[in-house]
Amino acid sequence: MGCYHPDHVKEQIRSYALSLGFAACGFTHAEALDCAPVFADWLRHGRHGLMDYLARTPERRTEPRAAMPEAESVLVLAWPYPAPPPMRSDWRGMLRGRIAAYALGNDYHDVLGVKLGELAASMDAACGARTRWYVDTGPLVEKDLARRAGLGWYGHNTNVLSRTGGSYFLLGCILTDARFEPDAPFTADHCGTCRACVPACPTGALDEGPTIDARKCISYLTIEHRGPIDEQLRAGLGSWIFGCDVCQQVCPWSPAADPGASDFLEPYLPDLLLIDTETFRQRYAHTAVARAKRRGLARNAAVVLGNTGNPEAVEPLAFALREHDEPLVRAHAAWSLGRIGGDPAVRTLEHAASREAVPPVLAEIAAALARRSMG
Ligand code: B12
Ligand code: SF4
Ligand code: SF4
Repeated sequence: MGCYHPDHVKEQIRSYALSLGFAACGFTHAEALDCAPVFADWLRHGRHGLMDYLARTPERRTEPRAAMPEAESVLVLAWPYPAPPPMRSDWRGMLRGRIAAYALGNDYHDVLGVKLGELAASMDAACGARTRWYVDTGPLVEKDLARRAGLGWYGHNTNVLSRTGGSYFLLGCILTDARFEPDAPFTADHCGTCRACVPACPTGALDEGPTIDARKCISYLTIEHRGPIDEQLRAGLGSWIFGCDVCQQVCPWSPAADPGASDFLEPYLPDLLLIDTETFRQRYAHTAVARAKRRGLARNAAVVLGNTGNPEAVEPLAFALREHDEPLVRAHAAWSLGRIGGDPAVRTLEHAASREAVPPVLAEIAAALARRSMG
């Protein structure tokens, strides 16, 4: 084991990282993370839902050297993004949905990837460091690495927070065979007695742990989950069609939001419900939204149109129930028509019941009609 690189090399790397646009750059050693039992417990309770990749090799998630056996240090980088504007109060009337703030602009995996690559190259030039970098895609539990590298604390919204940026930053990691003196881990808990995010979560995904049940999290439901959304959770989506920022928006550490409205963050829902493959590709291929895929985004738009309760949503939903090529979208359109109710919605459901052939869609139509007759 060699000795540490001199501090000035470390500080030179850190200041280059800041000049690239990172909000913070912390250094930690490459020993195993000690959160393996918490992670195992989380998986044992099934809180990862259908994100099987998390359960596949859990031991690799807490062991940096499983990814790079010669690793001596890990750099953890925070990439800031602007706080989102508050949701427009008339989203129901305007049939607008909401996209999480981190998805604005080019896909952060690409943006951060370029920046991490530049930083890694500079480390090679500065001290011959060999490196391997990750954004999300890597197997490591990045939040615990971030805390250990001194970037912030693990908040009750289960994100890492800093006193300057709240949790509006993304994380990337560089593993390296170069040895740097580790920064002091972040030990303070600046949540203090605050628990604002826990009751604010619209679907009750957070608990005092602090821990999250991903199966209930809107971010999971709208992005990662591919099948039908649990009926009990659909109303909780509110206006969210991709991700969710609520537990960050209520956080007192979050910086002031940019008040300007954004068409990207608040798209017109009928457009998304009926978006075709080519338009989806043109609009979202280079953004994080692509992960939801066209069918997922259309499913989410269907649910949120139902949540508007706006009779103007009946026409696009009726069209989707008749014509959409994805049964998943037709099924959610049926639910939403039942939620909005009224004669035109009920007539549409009755008509669809006589011509729909796919059993899960028929079941949604029947359930929607049954709810109307009960209520
Ligand atoms: C799976 C995943 C999700 C899941 C689960 C969320 C979660 N909280 O874990 C879902 C799909 C729900 C999700 C949602 C979001 N995600 Co996400 N997600 C991930 C991913 C890929 C893995 C996280 C993981 O392993 N979770 C499993 C749980 C058990 O781990 P954990 O919460 O990290 O807890 C570990 C440690 O922190 C520690 N620990 C646990 N409890 C405690 C308590 C204390 C006191 C301490 C000290 C430590 C500790 O041990 C745990 C087990 O190892 C990471 C990227 C990565 N590779 O790490 C991004 C990541 C966590 N997500 C991120 C983001 C931005 C989001 C969203 C904000 C996106 C959005 N706007 O919709 C939401 C936020 C939802 C929320 N409240 O957490 C960022 C978070 C950045 C930050 N500042 O913290 C990450 C790091 C991606 C990135 N590269 O930037 N995500
Ligand atoms: S992202 Fe939304 S749904 Fe998920 S925990 Fe936070 S507030 Fe709850
Ligand atoms: S809202 Fe309060 S409890 Fe939740 S993360 Fe922010 S400071 Fe912590």
